[in-house]
Amino acid sequence: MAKEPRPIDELTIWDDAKAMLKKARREGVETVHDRLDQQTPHCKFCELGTTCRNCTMGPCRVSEKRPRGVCGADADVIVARNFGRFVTGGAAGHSDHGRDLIEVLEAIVEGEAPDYKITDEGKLFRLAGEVGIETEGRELMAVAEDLMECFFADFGSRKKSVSLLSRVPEVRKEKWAKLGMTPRGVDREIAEMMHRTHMGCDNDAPNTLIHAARTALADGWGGSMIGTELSDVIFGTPTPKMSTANLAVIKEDKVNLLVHGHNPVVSEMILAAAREPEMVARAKELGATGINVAGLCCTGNELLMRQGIPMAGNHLMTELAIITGAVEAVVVDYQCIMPSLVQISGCYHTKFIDTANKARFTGAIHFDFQPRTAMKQAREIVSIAIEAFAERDAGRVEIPGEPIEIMTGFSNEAVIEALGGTLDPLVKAIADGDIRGAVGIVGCNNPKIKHDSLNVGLTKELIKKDILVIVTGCVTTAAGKAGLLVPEAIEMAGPGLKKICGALGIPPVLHYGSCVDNSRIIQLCAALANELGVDISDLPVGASSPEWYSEKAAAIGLYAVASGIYTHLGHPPNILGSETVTNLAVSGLEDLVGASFFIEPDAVKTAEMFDERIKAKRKGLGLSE
Ligand code: BF8
Ligand code: SF4
Repeated sequence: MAKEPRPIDELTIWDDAKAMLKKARREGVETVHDRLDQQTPHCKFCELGTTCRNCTMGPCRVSEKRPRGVCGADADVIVARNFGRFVTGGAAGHSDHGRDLIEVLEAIVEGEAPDYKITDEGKLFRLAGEVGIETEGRELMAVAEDLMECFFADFGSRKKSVSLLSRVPEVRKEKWAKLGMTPRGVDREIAEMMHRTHMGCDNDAPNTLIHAARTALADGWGGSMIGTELSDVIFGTPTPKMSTANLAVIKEDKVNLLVHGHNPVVSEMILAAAREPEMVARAKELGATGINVAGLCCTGNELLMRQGIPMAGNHLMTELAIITGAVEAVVVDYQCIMPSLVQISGCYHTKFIDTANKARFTGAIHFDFQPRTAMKQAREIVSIAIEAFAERDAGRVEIPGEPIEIMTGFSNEAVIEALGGTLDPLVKAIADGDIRGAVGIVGCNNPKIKHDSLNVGLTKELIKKDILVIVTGCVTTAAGKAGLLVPEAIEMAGPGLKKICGALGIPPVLHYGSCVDNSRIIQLCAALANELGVDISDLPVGASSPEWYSEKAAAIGLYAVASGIYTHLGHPPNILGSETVTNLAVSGLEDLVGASFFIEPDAVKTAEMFDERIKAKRKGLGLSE
C-alpha cells in the first residue's frame, strides 16, 4: 500500500516552497520528498556503512552475527573504506571543477578562448607571486602560462605538496607532515584512495582515514582553491553588491532562464548572451518584457557573487522552481542536479539543457560546451529559452511571494578592502570580543531534514552570541530568505556584532560564495592564524554543515577538520557501524589535528557547543570574554 505523503508543513520552513509543493501535489508532479518516502526505511547496513561491494566475492554485509566479509574485512575496515571513497568522490568533483578553470586559463593563454579573458590581472600576479613564479617586469600572458602549468602540476605526482600550501601556517604543515597527511597532488591522492580501498590493501581503519583527510586537504587547499582563485582571475573577484532571493525572483512577464550546477565557465557566458540587445529584442517580439537569468545552487552563487543575479533557490528549491510553470529553460553544468529535473521539466514547457559531456542527462537537450565556441553556444541556448516563452501555459503559472533583499560579494579581498587594507581591525574586533568568533555555515539541503530549518536556526543562534557567520553554497539562499543577509539583520545579532557590522554597514552573516569558495574561508583562517602567529586550531572559529547531503560536503567537512577547524554536522555520515571510525571522527582527530567533528541535530544545542569551543579558544589565546 502506498504511504500517505507527509504533511507539507513538515517538509519546509518556507512559504514559497509550501505553495509549490501544494501545486505539485495538485498537478501530480512527484518531488524529492515523495521519493524519500518511497525509499524509507533505508537499508540498515548501508546506513551504518557496513555493506561492502568492493569485490565479487561479496557483496558483504557485516554485523555482530557475521562480523567479517568473505575476505575477512571487519566493520572498521569496511566503514573506513566506504567513508574514504565517499570523501574522495567529493574531492574529485570539486577538483575536477577546479581543473576545468585551469583549462579555460590554458585556452586563454593559447588564444583559443576568444570569449573569455583575464579580468583580474592584479589577482593573477598576486597568485603567481604566492606560488613562487617570477612576476617582476613580465608580460601578463607569460605569467598566466606559468601559473597554468603550476596548477596543472598540482594535480599530478611530481610535487611534494600542492602549491597553495604556501598559505598554511608552518605549525600546521609540520603536523600534516608528521601524520603523512600532506596533500601532494590532487589526482594522486584520489587515485591512491581508490587503490588503498581495493580488496587486500589498506586494512587499518585509522590509516585509511588519514589518507581520506589527505585527499580532502588536496581538495580544500588544491582543487577547490584553484577553482575559486582562477574563477576570480577570469571572471573578476567579487565585491559587495545587493540582489534578491526566493522563487519570486522568477518573473511572470519575462523569459526565465535558470542556471544550475557549479561552473561559472558556462553560466557567465549564458548571462552575457542573455544581456545582448538582439536577444532581448527577440524576447520582446514574443511578448516578454525581457530576459531574466536567475540562479540555483552553486553556479547561482558564483553569478550572484560576481554579477549580482538573483537566486531562485537552493538544492530543495530546484524542482519547485520549475513547478512555478514560468521557467523557459534550466541550463545545467554539473553536480547536485537532480535527474528528476528532466521529468519535471517535461511536465511543463521548460527546456532542460545540459552542457557538459561529463554530466549528461537522458532526455535533455545537449550542448558540448567548449571555451572556443562558448558565446556562439550560449546564444543558441538562450535562443532556445526565448522561443520556449511562446509555449508557456499562462494558466499554469504561479509565482509565490515577493523577493527578499540580500547582500553578497564578500571575497577576502573585498573584506580586507572594507577593513582598510589589513586584517588588523578584524583582529582587534576579535580581541575586544565584539566578534567573539566566527563559524562558516556551509553546504546543502537534505529532504531528511525540514528544509532550511537547521541552516537558518543555527545562523540565528550564533549571531545572537556575537559569533560572525559566513555562509556559502546552499546555506546562502536559506540565510537570504530569512532576512539575514542584509545590514538590517544586525537587529537579530548580539551587541558586539551589532556595533561592528553596523559601523561597517555589513550584515552579521556574510555571503562568501559557492561550495568551492569554502577555500576562501580556510584561506581567511590561515591568514588570521599567520597574523597572530598561531595555528588554525588555536582560533575561535568553527564550521558547520547542518543539512548536508553530498560527498562534496563530506570532503569539505574533513578538510576543515584536518585544517584544525571544529566542525558540526547536523546528521552523521554512514560510519556509525564502526566504533573505531566514529570515535576517531568525533574525538580521536582532536589529538591528531586539533579539531574533530561533532554531530548534533538541534540548532540551540549546536550553538552552545560552538559557544563553549569559542570560549575555550579565546581563553587559549589570552582573550577575555
Ligand atoms: O556544492 S551546497 S547541495 S549545490 S553540495 Fe550541492 Fe550542497 Fe548545494 Fe553546491 Ni555544495
Ligand atoms: Fe566482501 Fe571483502 Fe569483497 Fe568487500 S572486499 S565485498 S568485504 S569480500
